[in-house]
This record gives sequence, C-alpha cells and structure tokens, in this order.
Amino acid sequence: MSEKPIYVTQPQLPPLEDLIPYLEQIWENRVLTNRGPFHNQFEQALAEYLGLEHLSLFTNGTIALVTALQALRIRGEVITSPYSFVATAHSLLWNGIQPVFVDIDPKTMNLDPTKIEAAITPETTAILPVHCYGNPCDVDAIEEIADNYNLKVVYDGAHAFGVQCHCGSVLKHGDLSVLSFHATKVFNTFEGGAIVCPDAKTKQHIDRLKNFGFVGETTVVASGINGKMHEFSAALGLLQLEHIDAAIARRREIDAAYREQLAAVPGITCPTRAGQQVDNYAYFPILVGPEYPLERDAIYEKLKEHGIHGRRYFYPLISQFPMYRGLPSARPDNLPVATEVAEQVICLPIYPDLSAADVERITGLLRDYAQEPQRSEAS
Ligand code: T4K
Repeated sequence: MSEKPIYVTQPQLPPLEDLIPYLEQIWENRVLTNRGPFHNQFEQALAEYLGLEHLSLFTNGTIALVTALQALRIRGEVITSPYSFVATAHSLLWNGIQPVFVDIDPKTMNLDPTKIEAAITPETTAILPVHCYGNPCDVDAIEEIADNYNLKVVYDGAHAFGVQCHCGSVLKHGDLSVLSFHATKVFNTFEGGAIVCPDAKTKQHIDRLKNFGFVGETTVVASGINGKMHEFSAALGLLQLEHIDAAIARRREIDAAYREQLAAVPGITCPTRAGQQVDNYAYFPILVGPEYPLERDAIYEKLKEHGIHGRRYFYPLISQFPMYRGLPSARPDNLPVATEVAEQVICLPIYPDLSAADVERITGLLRDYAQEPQRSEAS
C-alpha cells in the first residue's frame, strides 16, 4: 500500500508567505501575549464574522469550558451528553461538579430534551449540551426547561463554528457558549478557543478570569487561570478568516459527494444534517447498521489497511471512561441511543484538501465491502 495516508482531517492553513508580515510585526514590537494588538484585532474580527457582539479568546476550548463554568459559579450536578469528546465532561470534574448523563436524540445526536427533566434533582444547577458535529441542539426546548427549573445553560459549541439555526448564530443561545479552534476543527488557530458572552459585563468578568483574576496591576478579584490566546494564534486567526468561507464551501461539496455515493449502500446511514440554516460540515459521520456485511470495527480496520484513517468519534462514550462509569447515569441502559450510535459510528475524512478522487476511493471501498455475503467472523 503506497498511497499517502488520509486522516479524518487535515488542518487548513493559509499560504506561509502571507503569515510572514504578521510574524515580522510580532518580532518588531515584542508583544507576544497578554491582550496584544493581534489578540484584540482578531477578537473583534471574529465576533463580526460570527455575527456576535461579545466574545473572549482563549488558549483552547477545554480551558474555555472550565472557565465558563467558573464564571457562572456552577456547582452540584450538571446534565450533559455522553456522546461528545471527553473534554466536555472533564470540564465539569475540574470544577468539582458531578456530570449527569442524559441520552441523545438519534437524529441530531445531541441531548434529547424530552429526557432532561427526569434527570433534574435538587442538586442540578445547569445543563451542558453539545452541538455535536455542528448540529444545533434543540435550543428552544432546552431554554424552556432551563427557565422552568432556573438552570444555567453552557453550550459546548466546539463543533459549531459559523453554524446558524432558525434565529441566527447558534452560539447566541444559553448563558455562555464555548468554541474550539484546535488544529482538527473547521477553523483553527493551531490551538485556541473562545467564550461567547451575552454582554460586555460578562465578557469583562471572563477576560479577568482568563488572566488569573487580575484587575489592573496589583488587584486580584477571582481565582482565575491562564487561558489567554497568544499573538501567534491570533495573527493566524486573522489570516484564517480570509479563507474560511472557501474552506466551508469545499467541505459542503465533499459532504454532498459522500451522500450521493453512499446513498444506495444498504446498511450505511449518513445522518442528515439537522436544523442548520448555515452549516459548517465539520464532520462526516456514517452509521454502520446490522444490514451491512461487516461490523463497524471491521470496516474501520479495513479502511486503515488502505491508508484511510477514519475515527470513531464518539466511541467509547464518555460515560464509559473510568472516572465516569461508576455514576448511576452512566449505565448503558440509561443511554440506549448513545450506546447504539457509539457502536455504529465512523467519521469519514472531511477537509478542504480532500480530493474528489479520494472521496470516490473511500466510498468505492465501502461499496465493495457491501458486496461481501455476510458479517465476517470476529476479526
Ligand atoms: N468539546 C468538544 C465537543 C470537542 O470536540 C473538543 C475537542 C473540545 C470540547 C475541546 O476543545 P480543545 O481543548 O481541543 O480546543 C481531537 C482534538 O484534539 C480535539 O480538539 C477534538 N475535540 C476531538 C474531537 O478530536 P484526537 O485525539 O482525535 O486528535 P488527533 O491528534 O488524533 O487528530 C486526529 C487526526 O487529525 C490525526 O489522525 C491527524 C490529523 N491531525 C491532527 C493534528 C492535531 C493533523 O493532520 N494535524 C494535527 O496537527 O482529538
């Protein structure tokens, strides 16, 4: 097998020569971090691009999540999705909060709002839903529950860069929303993240929290953390904004090609993107059902033999990791939909530089395996 490996994603980067002037400026003025000029410029430009008024840049999405929970002083129990990257629940543990896992909706793969109320106890203080794969959560239903029970809502919007639902940016919902600009995301600053804030006062509080809690030179008002984005990431972010629309447009073509080429393959489901008015095509999950001759893990391994490295996002469920599996809400019988989806999912490669020929090669293999007579024995 001599072909170049294809990974689930490949970071999008601007032309290197375009970055040099930015680096020269950093070298010239020697401001590397702590709200430097590129940080402030990028913060504003990003808010404008996303159609938001207030956001605070962070060093990564995980520290942003931890800080968002701190900012709202969330304690006790928080209802969240088991079907996500482990950072979602880890941000709760880092705040001494107990996660309470609630099952997902099979269509959106997001928290199922009809199952949230049954999980609320006197200790519940908030809901931490995830816009999984960039599919918007049912924000209206979640807001109604939160209002009825006086709960805060922090959205993990790590996958939801640029996504708009029925009322504009999906990131406007909840008390706070968190973004990730990790290398593997639709929009990257190498590492990076942000908290979307409802108003200037909240942003000011969060700006302080990400800078150790400092106000001025000698006063510390909170036990803050170091969550600041540095100048290199911010400069890169400014450049990345110039290319993001073209990148998402290319992702859209790849998404459409996969759907068309896999439509007639029995046992392979391409979940429809649900509820986006504007989509970002962040991931391309497929579900491998019992009608397909090979089990999910067998396909995953066979594709790897051909240099195609899909990923089983999100298997195992967060609730199956050692620090969570003892929780009552982590039992698989409490999470039947998430458990089944996690057993069936593979995210296929999707990124702007993936060629049409590569997509055809991947779908061709999946069509070939579909010809096999029956599920192969354990392999
Ligand atoms: N909430 C949610 C819902 C999230 O999905 C995430 C992160 C977070 C919160 C936390 O945000 P951050 O703190 O990360 O900002 C990756 C990412 O590390 C992680 O950011 C992401 N979610 C998660 C879904 O995926 P891995 O362990 O799969 O990454 P890795 O290194 O195996 O990368 C996958 C493939 O991407 C590689 O096989 C090759 C390619 N790749 C990766 C990197 C890092 C590159 O080509 N270049 C690169 O630099 O977790």
